Amino acid sequence: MTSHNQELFDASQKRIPGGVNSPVRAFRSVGGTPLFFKRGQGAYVWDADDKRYIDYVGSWGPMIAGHCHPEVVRAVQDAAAQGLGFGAPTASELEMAELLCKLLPSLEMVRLVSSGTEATMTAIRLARGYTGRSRIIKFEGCYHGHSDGLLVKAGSGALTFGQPSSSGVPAEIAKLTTVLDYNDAAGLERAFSEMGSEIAAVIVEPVAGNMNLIAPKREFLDALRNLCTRHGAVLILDEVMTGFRVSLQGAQGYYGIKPDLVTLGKVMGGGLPAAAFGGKKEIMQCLAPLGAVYQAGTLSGNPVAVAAGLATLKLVQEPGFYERLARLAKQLTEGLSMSAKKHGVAFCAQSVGGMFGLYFSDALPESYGEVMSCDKEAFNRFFHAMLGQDVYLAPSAFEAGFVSSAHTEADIEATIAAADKIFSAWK
Ligand code: KE4
Repeated sequence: MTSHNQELFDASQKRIPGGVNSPVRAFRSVGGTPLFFKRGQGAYVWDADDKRYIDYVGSWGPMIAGHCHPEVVRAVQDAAAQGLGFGAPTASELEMAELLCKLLPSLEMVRLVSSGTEATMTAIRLARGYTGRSRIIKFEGCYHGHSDGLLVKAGSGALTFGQPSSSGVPAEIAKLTTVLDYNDAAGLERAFSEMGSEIAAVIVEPVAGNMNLIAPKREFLDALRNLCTRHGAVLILDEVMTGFRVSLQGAQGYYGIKPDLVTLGKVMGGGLPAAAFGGKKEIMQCLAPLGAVYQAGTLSGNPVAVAAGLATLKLVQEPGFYERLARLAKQLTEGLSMSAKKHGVAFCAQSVGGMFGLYFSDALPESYGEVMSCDKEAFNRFFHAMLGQDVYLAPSAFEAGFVSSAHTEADIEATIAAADKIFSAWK
């Protein structure tokens, strides 16, 4: 009998490019037919065939409190009953702005937008307007959304397709983007010594989560901060994924690095389209209508999306939230690693806060090159075998995974048991 997923996918491909509204969902990297989800509850999702999975994608990070948390759903219902949008300021946007500035010490001012792409695109424009410079630095394998200048050797879906640079990006724009190696402090030092006075901004994922998970080296973080300060470049921490994911103060609090601008998304929208960028007042005041750097958005600060975000950010502030989240992620990565070791499978894993990386390799990768040398085919086999055991991992070897506060120790143990069954028969 044909799966409903297959029927939906066949029909979707007639009307939607690749049958999906975002490339990484297409399973092109892992092969097979993408799952069409119809329902989520807590740590679980159900596909079109009513099959239940333990979910380790969580909408790519936002569902940190689990799917359909009653307090989030109620907040959305209550906000929607008052109005779906006004295109005018609302008190809830002020509440969100004040909360973000309270939780993240680097935030003196903030603007809400509707996606991480908007946040990073605008942060770059703002840095260029503030410094009067044009060049930006990013790192190979890092993904900051799909604005032209950032789709150069990008990660996530772009990396999945082996086309790290997108077509359609004019060479004139791409040439303003210098791409360096993540965790390479010496390379960053050389770039600044050669062109420090031209650099408007350095944008970086403080924990790389779009080329699988790569943890930052201390000397890399220190070089980022010190060199940007010394040369007058704006340090942009792209915390769309790590914000409220690795700690309540994001990666900036977890590692103690203070950015000039930070971009946020995912968790702060609780699953709905809310994102933000913010930082130093003197930079943010360059933004229209105060300053000459233009940015706008019909749905920016949408009250229903903000309600979902506020309810989610209320939940993550509960005492012990991040300690338990990190414990679950660590229980998962350690359990999987022990099982693989027992069965002689070349596999390792690591977690940072509530996000994790799985690698078919003997050693934890510390760079883009080392990630690319992991066994992608082995990951793809593992992905499908785990799907057969009712566990939904990210459908790409180049993505991080996520746990939620709705996952239980029993869910983690069941996931480890599923992997153990697979590893015991691993060829
Ligand atoms: P969005 O425009 O997709 O909301 O955010 C872009 C973005 C910016 N910065 C970072 C660090 C991000 O991880 C992202 C988006 N992440 C991917 C998953 N790795 C979104 C999933 C997708 O593209 O479908």
